[in-house]
Amino acid sequence: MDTLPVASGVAAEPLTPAQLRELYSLMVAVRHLDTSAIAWQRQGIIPGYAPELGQEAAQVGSGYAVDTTRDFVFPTYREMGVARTMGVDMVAYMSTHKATWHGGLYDPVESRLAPIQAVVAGSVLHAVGWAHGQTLSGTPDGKLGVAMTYFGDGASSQGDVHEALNFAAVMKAPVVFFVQNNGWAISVPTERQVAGGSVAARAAGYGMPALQIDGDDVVAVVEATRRAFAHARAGNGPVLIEAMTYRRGPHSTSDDPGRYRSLDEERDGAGLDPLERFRQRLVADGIADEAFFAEALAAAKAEEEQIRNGIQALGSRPGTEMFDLVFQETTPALQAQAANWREESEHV
Ligand SMILES: Cc1ncc(C[n+]2csc(CCOP(=O)(O)OP(=O)(O)O)c2C)c(N)n1
Ligand SMILES: [Mg+2]
Repeated sequence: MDTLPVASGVAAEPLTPAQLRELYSLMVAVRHLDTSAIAWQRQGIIPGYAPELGQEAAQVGSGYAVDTTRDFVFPTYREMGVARTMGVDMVAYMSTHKATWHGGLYDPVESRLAPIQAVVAGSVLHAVGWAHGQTLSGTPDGKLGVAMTYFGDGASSQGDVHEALNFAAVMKAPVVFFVQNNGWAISVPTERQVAGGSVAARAAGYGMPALQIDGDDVVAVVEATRRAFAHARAGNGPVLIEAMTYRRGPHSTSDDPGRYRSLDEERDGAGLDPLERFRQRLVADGIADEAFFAEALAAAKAEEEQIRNGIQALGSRPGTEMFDLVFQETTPALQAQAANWREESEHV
């Protein structure tokens, strides 16, 4: 499905060979870190993690379209690949999975990535608010900063998503709604949560253009996301992208997919691995060779080791911060809770 008008000023230049290789290197780095994070959880280095195995093309491709000098991204709990592509410090990102700091220790304003959001559909309204702020404040060159918000097929059933889509369209807010339809919301398959089977099809009801794309084709994802950004940046309002992909692993490290799907179903549903698919394409087009792939993997391994060391070295944060940072000015109720907490945990 493609209901996005060809907007003026869309950068139509194809990706260069160097950019294609960069995309591959990013996907390998993300794959390696993602699979390692599951091992870290099993080894007791981190208590929990939400893997994105199979969603590397959707995440790297969409994150690649972001202009970190003026856009802002609102992730869920599964966007490690987006964060890595945007250049976020990965020790700071992973700190949330070590339970050191809720939402990650990175600076959202500097990195342009909002804190990791565990509330399903929790970030979509934030994105609309931020984007409307762009419209209200305007920019000297007339080109708006764009908010990109991520959510899943399951989240699309939440009331917040309806409100966000409706308000964004009514206010022509510069938002890209990036849905990763990975086939599952924990144990519930898409057909049991999205009537009609397509989140993109709903956009028409909000008066919003939509693109339903092959989310396992990284080049298609970059191109679609760039088009959506150009449309929103020029003041034409929001766009919804539904990237069709597949969650190859468990929902999280505490999930056992064997309880609701068979290995045969996994194999059939997943199709060809997006990383392997891209590798084959680069070889067929003469853009990369075995030496390049080996180098990319070695770099990913070195990076993972550095991040693991960083995570292991992270100390804990003072517990009182959970009370200090709720509101700018504290309230009597919070003060009372903080006093109780200190009494119980610090015996003061
Ligand atoms: C408001 C809210 N309801 C329920 C949950 C529990 N929960 C966590 S993830 C999830 C499923 C989300 O599925 P989807 O939106 O498809 O995203 P995916 O996990 O597949 O990336 C649920 C129900 C939650 N975190 N927040
Ligand atoms: Mg899902």
